[in-house]
Amino acid sequence: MPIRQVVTDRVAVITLSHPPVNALSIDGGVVAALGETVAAAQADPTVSALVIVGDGRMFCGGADIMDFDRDLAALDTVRDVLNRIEASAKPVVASIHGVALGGGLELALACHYRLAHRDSRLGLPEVSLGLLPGSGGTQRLPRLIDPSTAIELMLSGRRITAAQALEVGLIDAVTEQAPIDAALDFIRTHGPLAPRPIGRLTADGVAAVVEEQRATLRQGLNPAPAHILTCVAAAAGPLDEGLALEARLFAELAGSEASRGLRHAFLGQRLAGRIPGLPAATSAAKIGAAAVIGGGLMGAGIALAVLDADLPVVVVEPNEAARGRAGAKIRDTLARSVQKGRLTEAAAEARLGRLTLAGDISSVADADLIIEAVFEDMDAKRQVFTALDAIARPGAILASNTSTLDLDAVAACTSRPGDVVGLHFFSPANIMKLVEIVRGAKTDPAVLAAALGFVKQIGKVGVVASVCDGFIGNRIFEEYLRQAYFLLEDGALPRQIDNAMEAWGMAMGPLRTMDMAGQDIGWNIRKRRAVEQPDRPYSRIPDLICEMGRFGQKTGSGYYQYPDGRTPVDDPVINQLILDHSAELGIQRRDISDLEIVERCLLAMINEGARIVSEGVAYRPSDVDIIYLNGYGFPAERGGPMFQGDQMGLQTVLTKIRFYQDQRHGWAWEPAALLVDLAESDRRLGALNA
Ligand code: 3H9
Repeated sequence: MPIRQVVTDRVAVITLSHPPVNALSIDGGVVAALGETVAAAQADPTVSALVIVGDGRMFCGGADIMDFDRDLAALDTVRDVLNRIEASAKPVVASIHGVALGGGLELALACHYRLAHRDSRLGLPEVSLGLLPGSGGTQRLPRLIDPSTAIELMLSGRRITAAQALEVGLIDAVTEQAPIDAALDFIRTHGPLAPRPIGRLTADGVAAVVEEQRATLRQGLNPAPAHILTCVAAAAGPLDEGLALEARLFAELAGSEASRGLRHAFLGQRLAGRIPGLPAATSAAKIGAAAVIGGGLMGAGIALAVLDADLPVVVVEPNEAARGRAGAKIRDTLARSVQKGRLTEAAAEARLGRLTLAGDISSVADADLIIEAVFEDMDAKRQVFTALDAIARPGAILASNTSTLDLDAVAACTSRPGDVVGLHFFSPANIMKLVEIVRGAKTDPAVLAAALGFVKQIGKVGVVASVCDGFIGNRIFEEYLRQAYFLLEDGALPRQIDNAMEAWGMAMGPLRTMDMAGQDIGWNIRKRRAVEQPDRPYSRIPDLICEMGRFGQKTGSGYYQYPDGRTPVDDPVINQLILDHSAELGIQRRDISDLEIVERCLLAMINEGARIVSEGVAYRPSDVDIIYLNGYGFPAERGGPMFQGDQMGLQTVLTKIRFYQDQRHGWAWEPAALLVDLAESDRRLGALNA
């Protein structure tokens, strides 16, 4: 039963019991059962008060996200139940532990009294799903607490502690007891309680605050913030009118591309941790101590990420000067966090106390996990892994941060290939959320599970890939870049391509990205590809720019000039080089629309992503999306390339790919067999996620 009820001392204790997060599920029968149980308690003459608590780890994680893909009108039942609770003639107390989020907090707001355990967190995170609090939150919260605080909580979606909730007047008391005991105690000491519906309050002064906030709202892909403000403004009027507006705008948002993309991202991120046949990450051995081999930018970044999770780390760097630089980088980064108020001085000190800088690889002998982050060269990697094989304790996980090399060949130089796994961090590793977890042919399932657990432990998003050149992310990025380069030949200039992709939502256009990352990296890869794949040539434009010694920001120029080291300024020299190159190829340059730029870049990503899924390099299409959302600046509101494929419709995708295939470089547009198969059978990539 998703709802349980026990009557104790004339108090009906109603428990939400719907693992894992007690979501107010319609399909799961939670909402109907809650409504019936509340109605029965209200009618029961032996009951004088009601208490609502959650079972297990939390009070309630909100409405069930799955319900938003179904009949939205059914969500009215959640609203009806909450209204019924608020209208109860008997007092209703919510006793929160764990979290009360979204609809969970709205349930508590419909109750007359709210208690929260001191370790609990409360929030209205709907905005991060492209939604607004749709079961009374936009109406009750600004009536209960200072409207500007209410707006800030809804626009940021952030979670606050019980103490903060008490301070702003959101709850009546912070408790230390178990939820039921806390509620019964509260009723005993404060009773008899009178019903105290928030809906009867007026929300004074909201109009001015809303206008002030609206003026500061930034235009973005997510329409939810503006709709939240519209609803809050309505809180100045009658409750029923505000609730009706809220329900209408909630439905509008739930059907928007942005919300569907953000919900896909939320669910996809959780799905990424599920690998068939693997023990749950939670049952995997926790990492107690880690080590990093290599004190370059990547090594120092990984060490910082480990320290940020309050784990000890040894950084091994044989070169004394480089070791000094790694230490300085770590200290400086922590000091900057202190300056910005993100970290206390004591916490920074504690982290530094957990850092050991060493010159000799033997210092990693006790580590549970050793991450190699040396130069991207097979011989260098082999040397490290041969040494680790002799030194690491039995059962230690040996990880490589390689982004391109064959992990199986690395593993083969140890006597324990089952313990070898790839952990491909993205730079800067202490900031970027994504880690591609590379499963070698011989990686032990328990080792893979432990790697997934470790990535979660350090607060990052892990996605499993199998061994191939470029894994998931960079393989797709190559096809994206290939189109960007051909677009330059066809008629576009760098600024137009970057602006078009940024206006569409990418954090940074492809050419600016290459200028930032360092063009020499791509140049090396292209040289290798010229030998390996002579039938798949790139445009020569990036090579010509590299031949001029222009590697991007680090050399002060690339596709653009960087007079201040960061801001791209158009360079007539490069624009002319591009025009000359087109002429040399005999290409009649034409006006390229922004739509064509976005379409070609995106279609190239979708096509390669589909290939990666069908080869089993990614377990499911949503894994590709999670990589793009967390590591490549793809806008979360657009859900990722695979999600975009479904949005466009795979038949349309295929038609467009074939259209471009008939133009130039047909070989680059060979449609992935999976796309053809799905399009022809009228199926979606999303169907493969389950
Ligand atoms: C809302 O409430 C709208 C209302 O205003 C209007 C209604 C009319 N629904 O994160 P975890 C699943 S919008 C369905 O790994 P944790 C999740 O997919 C909602 N499922 O655990 C995962 O499934 P699986 C507003 C949900 O302990 C499992 O639970 N609420 C929901 O690290 C465990 O999740 C939010 O935005 C849900 N609402 O964190 C809160 N939530 O095991 C979203 C979770 O199959 N949720 N699942 O992979 C969270 O922030 C975290 O999940 C939470 C637990 C903090 C609750």
